[in-house]
Amino acid sequence: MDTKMNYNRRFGVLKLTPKCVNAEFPKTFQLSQEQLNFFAENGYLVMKNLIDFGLLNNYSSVNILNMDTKMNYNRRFGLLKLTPKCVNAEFPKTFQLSQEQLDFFEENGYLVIKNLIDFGSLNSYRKRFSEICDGSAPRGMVTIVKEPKLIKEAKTLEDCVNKMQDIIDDEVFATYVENPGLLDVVSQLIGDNISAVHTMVINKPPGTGRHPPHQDLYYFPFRPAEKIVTTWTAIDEVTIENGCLYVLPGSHRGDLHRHGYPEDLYYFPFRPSEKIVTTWTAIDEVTIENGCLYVLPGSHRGDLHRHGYPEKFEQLFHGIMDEDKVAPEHKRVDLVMGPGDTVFFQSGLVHGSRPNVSKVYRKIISCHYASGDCHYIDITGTVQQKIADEIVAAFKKRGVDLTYEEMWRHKCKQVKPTKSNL
Ligand SMILES: O=C(O)CCC(=O)C(=O)O
Repeated sequence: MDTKMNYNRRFGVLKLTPKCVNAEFPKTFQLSQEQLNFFAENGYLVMKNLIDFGLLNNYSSVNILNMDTKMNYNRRFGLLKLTPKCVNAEFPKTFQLSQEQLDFFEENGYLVIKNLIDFGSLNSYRKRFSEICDGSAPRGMVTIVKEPKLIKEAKTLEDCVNKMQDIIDDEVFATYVENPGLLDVVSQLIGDNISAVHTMVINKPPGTGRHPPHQDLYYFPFRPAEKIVTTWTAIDEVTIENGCLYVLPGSHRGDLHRHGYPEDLYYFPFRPSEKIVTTWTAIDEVTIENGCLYVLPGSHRGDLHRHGYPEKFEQLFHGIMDEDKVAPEHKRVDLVMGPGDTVFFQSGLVHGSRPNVSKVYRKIISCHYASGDCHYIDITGTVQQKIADEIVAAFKKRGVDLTYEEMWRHKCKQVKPTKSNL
């Protein structure tokens, strides 16, 4: 309770409760001098019951109940609903892609294959993740990445571990990287000479934010792009609510875009600021639990502050800077997937993932594969230099002094080798 009261005091929580009767709603509201003074002093003012219930209900029915709107939404965003089989099927070791699937991959930059990984394996990955978290299995060389904003409230480590990476030497997780069916598909996309260049299990606990749109190629100092492919397999059911992946079909054929920490702020390019005001009306009951607004009274009199990603020093992942132009919402295709379903995508494809607003974990396992025919490139002065510098500096802070290329050479492991330049 103490924490709650401090929270309320610190952020000046606004509790807005709608009246449950239809009142008379006048068309003018004369503000008192006291209200005007309060607004000038604190920068905000709450008016109770300003908008009538009839209007609020209209807004609700447009957004929630109108089936047509919902169907248009599905059509617009091209939702892919993939339902897992609830039986243990036979899992063959080879998957011959049809010409149609190969063409789809070339055209769109991604391809989903249902039920590629068996339930026994998925359970072993889920169990291994939990055991490493609770200390009953050795961590070995696995790197654990926590979600900073979940650490304080987490009841167990699993509630705040977002990711385990460098899993290639773990005896359980490595079975994914070397799964014959998976490698058979990869070899049809990039050829037979295959190296695993980066591996991870992503847990995405409830409360984890979005992964901004990005291109995996941005991280890789080798080419050609079409010889690098990512596999991303659902361990749990993956839904829009728990943070599914989305892709921008065809974007792998575009440029490698400028990335950075996205500035989720909408500056107005006009002034004076005291002549710009926002209105924000509760349609539903607004509570602390469902995400009420908070304000810092008086902060409107301070400077316009620098904005960015609060977790920037922990995350080491960037998003595309020109997000609205490069990855507009209407072009994003959500990949709703069942356990074992696997998406393969080309390294230049723009993709990201939704925030997890559900109450369940969203575990997936993923590997980036590159053909051993790839070659290293010099990224000095290119859009890639920013992340390379940041990662090299982060390693140096932990006592590991390597160039970006050396770092990648350490990570790469041949899994279907004849020879590899990586
Ligand atoms: O699984 C996710 O949430 C997104 C992962 C991703 O896009 C990545 O690591 O490149």
